[in-house]
Amino acid sequence: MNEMTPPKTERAAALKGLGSARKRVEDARFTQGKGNYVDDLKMPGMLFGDFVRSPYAHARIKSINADKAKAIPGVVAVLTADDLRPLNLHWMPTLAGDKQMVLADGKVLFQGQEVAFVVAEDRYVAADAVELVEVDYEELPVVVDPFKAQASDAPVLREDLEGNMEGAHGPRRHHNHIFTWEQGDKDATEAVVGSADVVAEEMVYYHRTHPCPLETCGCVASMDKVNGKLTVWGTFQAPHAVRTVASLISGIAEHNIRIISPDIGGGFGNKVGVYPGYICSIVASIVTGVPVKWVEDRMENLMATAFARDYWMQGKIAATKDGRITGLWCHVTADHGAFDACADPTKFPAGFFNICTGSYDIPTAYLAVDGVYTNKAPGGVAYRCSFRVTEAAYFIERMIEILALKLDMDPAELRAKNFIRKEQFPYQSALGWEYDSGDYQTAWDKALKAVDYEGLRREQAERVDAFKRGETRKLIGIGLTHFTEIVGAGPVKNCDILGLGMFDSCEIRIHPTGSAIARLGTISQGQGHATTFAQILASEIGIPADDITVEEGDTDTAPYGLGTYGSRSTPVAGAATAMAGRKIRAKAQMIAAYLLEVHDDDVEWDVDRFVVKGAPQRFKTMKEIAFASYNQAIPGVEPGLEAVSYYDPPNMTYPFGAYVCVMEVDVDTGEADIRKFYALDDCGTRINPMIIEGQVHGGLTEALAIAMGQEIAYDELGNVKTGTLMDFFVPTSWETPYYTTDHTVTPSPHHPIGAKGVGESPNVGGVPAFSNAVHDAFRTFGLTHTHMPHDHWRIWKIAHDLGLHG
Ligand code: MCN
Ligand code: CUM
Repeated sequence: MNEMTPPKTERAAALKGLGSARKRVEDARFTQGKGNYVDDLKMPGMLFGDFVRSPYAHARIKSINADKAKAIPGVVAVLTADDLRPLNLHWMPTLAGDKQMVLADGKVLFQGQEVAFVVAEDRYVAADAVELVEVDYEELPVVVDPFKAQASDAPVLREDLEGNMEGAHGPRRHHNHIFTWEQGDKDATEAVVGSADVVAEEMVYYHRTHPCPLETCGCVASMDKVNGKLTVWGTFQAPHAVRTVASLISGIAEHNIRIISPDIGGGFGNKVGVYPGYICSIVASIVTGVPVKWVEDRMENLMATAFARDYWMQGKIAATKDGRITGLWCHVTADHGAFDACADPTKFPAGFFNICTGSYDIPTAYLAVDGVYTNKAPGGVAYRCSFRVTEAAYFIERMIEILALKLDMDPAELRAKNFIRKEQFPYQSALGWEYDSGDYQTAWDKALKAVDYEGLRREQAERVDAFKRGETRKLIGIGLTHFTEIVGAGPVKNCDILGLGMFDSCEIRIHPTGSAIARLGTISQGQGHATTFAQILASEIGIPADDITVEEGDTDTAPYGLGTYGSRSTPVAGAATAMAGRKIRAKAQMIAAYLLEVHDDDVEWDVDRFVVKGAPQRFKTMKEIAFASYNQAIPGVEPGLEAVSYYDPPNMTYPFGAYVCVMEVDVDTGEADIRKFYALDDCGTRINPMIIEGQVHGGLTEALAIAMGQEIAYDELGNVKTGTLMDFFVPTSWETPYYTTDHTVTPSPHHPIGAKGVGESPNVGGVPAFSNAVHDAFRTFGLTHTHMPHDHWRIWKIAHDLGLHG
C-alpha cells in the first residue's frame, strides 16, 4: 500500500488548495450565459413595480393624482406615502442612524427621489403609468454645495429634524449639519503644525462618483399568505442583515422571512444599503398576494442609489527641513446628500477614514469630519472603498506629494524616509489603529526597481527639456503611491451594523463519500468565493477543492453572517472557514486513531490523511475517515462529520501596496496615455493568485475611471448631469491599459491562515497613483494640486492655466 501512496507534493497539488491558481468554478455558468440573476426570476402571476421620481432636487409636493395612471388596463395599484403611513413604512431607518423617506412625504430632497410606486401586470405598462401620475410640485431653493449648506440662512432641508439638535452621532450645530466626528489630539497637532519647519496645506477634493455595477439593484418579493412566509430574492451584499432589518421594520417574525441573493452582477458596495424599491415591493406583494419584481434602470441606478465619495479634505502636513513628518491635521466636509444613508459600522460615521496617516509613522495627528445634508442622493459608502479608506489614501498620498514639492524632495525618498518600519509592527497609529503587520520598505524597493524609477526620472527630465525646446508636446508623469488599508471589520467589540456584531461564519458538512458542502455568511458578487473558500478548506481538511461545494446567500440555509463588503470575506469568513475546517480535522483525528487502533496523539496529519507516527504505511485518508464517521459506532464520538465556526476577528487586517503609474500627457489635447502601470500588492497569504490578479485588474480599471473621468456631477439646480453611460465614464478595453502585477507576502499574525483582504486594494491605491501621475507631469511647471477627475478637458485646462499653450 505504501508504494502506492503518491508523494506529498503530488497529493497537495491534487487538492488545489492554498496558493493554487485554480480556475473559477463559477465561470462555467457565467460564460455560457447561464447565471441566475434577480431579473432572470420569473414567477406565475408576478407583477412589476416602477417608480415615479422627482424631476426636482428640492420641492414641496402639493398633490399627487394617480387617477389617469390607474385607468390604464393592467395597472394594479399606485402606492404613495399616504398608503405606507398607516403601516409606518413611509420612512425607513438608515444604516447610519438617520431615517429616509421610502416615498416622498410632503417634499422631495433630491432629483430622482422616489415619489410613487406603480404596480402593474407588466413592466412596460408600469412604465407607461408612471408617466401619467400627476404630481404638483412647488420648487424650493436648492443646496448642492456642502459649504453653502452650512450658512446661517441656508434653506432647511430636513424639516423632519427641525429643532432636533441631537443626531445619531452627537450634537448637530446647524439645521443641515449631521455630525462631527473627531479623532486624535487636536491641541498637540495644532502645536506641531504651528511650529514646524515646513507645512504643506491643501484642500483635497475626492469628487462624487458611483459604483455603477453592470447589474443594477433590484428584487422580487413574494408573500406566501398560506404559510405566512415572505421570500425576497435581491441583489443583497448582506442577506442576513436584510432579513433582520426586514423583520424589525415589518414585524414579520424572522423565521418567516427568507432572503436569497442569487448571482450578483457586481456589487462594489452599491448593494449594501436598503432602498425604497425593496420596501415597496414587499408591501406590494403583501397587499396583492402575488410576487412583485422591481429592477431599476441605469439612470435610476446612477441618480438614486448609493453614490460614493464626495469628501472635501482640508489638510495640513508638517515636517522638519530634512523631510521627517511630524504631524498631520485634517478636516473633512462630507457631503451625504439628503439622508445619511452611509453604510458604516455604527461607531464610525466617517468609516475608517482615520487610517489617513497611511503608511507613515506620523507621531501626532488630528482629524475632524463634519457630515452635511445637501439636495443630492443619499448613500455614501460604496465603490471598493473599505469604508472611506480610499478617500483617506487619496488624501495622504496627495499630501505627501505636495509636501515633497514644498521640500523640493523626491517623493519616493520622502515616503521611504517616513515609512513605518518593519520592526515597529504591531504599530499603534496616532489616530487609533493597531496595524497588524507590514514590510513597506521591501515592497517599495521592489516596486521602484521593477519600473526603473531612476531611469524614469531621467527620461522625464529629458522630456521636459525637449518640451522647452519645442521638440515635443507630451510630458511624462510618474505617479507614486504607497497605501495601507484596513479591512476585515471587524472585531465585534468595536464594529457592528445596526447592533449586529460584525463576525462571520462557516458551516461544513462532509458527506459519507468524502465530498463536502460549506456554507458561509458572506455572498460573492464576482469575487469568486465558490472557488477560493473551497481552496482554504481543501488545505485544512485534505479534501480536493473540486469536491467541495461552496454555498452562500440563502438565509434559510447559510449560517448567520454580516455579508460581503469592506474586503471582509477573507479576513473574517475566510478565518471562520479555516477554523471550521480545523474542527473537522480534530474530529477526523479521533476517528482515524480509533480505526488505526492507536492513541489520538499517535497519529499525525499528512496533507490528506492521518498517518501513524513512525509507521507511514499505516494511515487513513480523509475519504476513509468520512465514510467511517457515518458507518462506525465509535465510542465517545458522535456520528457524522460536521462543524460550524462563528469567527470574531481579534483585529482588522492591514494589506498594503506600492503602485507606480507612468503616463504621457498631451499638453494640447489633454489626453493621458498610460504607458505603464505597476501594482505590487501585499495581502498576506495568497489563496488564489489568479483571482487576486483579477481583483487587482478590475479594481485598477475602476480606479482609472474615477481618477480620469468618472463623476456624478450636479448643476446648481440639483440636476444630475451624468445620469447615463453617455456622460458617466465606464472604461472599456479601449481605455484600459496593460497592468503589471506583483506581490510580497507579509502574513497577518492573527488570521488563522495569515490572509488579508485584497478586493478593494487596487481602488484604494489606484486612484492616487493615476492622479499623482497627472500632477507629476506638470510638477516642474508649478502645479501643486488640482481636482479630479482628470478628464481631457481638465488636463487641457491645467496646461492652459500654467501658460503651456503659448
Ligand atoms: N483572495 C485571495 N487571497 C487573499 C485575499 C483574497 O485569494 N489573501 C481572494 C478571495 O478568496 C476572494 C477575493 O480574493 O475570492 C476577494 O476577497 P476579499 O479581499 O476578502 O474581498 P471580499 O470577498 O470581501 O469582496 C469584497 C470586495 C469589495 S468590498 C468590493 S466593493 C468589490 C471587490 O471585493 N466588489 C466586487 N471586488 C469585486 N469583484 C467583482 N468581480 N465584483 C464586485 O462587485
Ligand atoms: Cu465600500 S464598497 Mo465594498 O465595501 O462592498
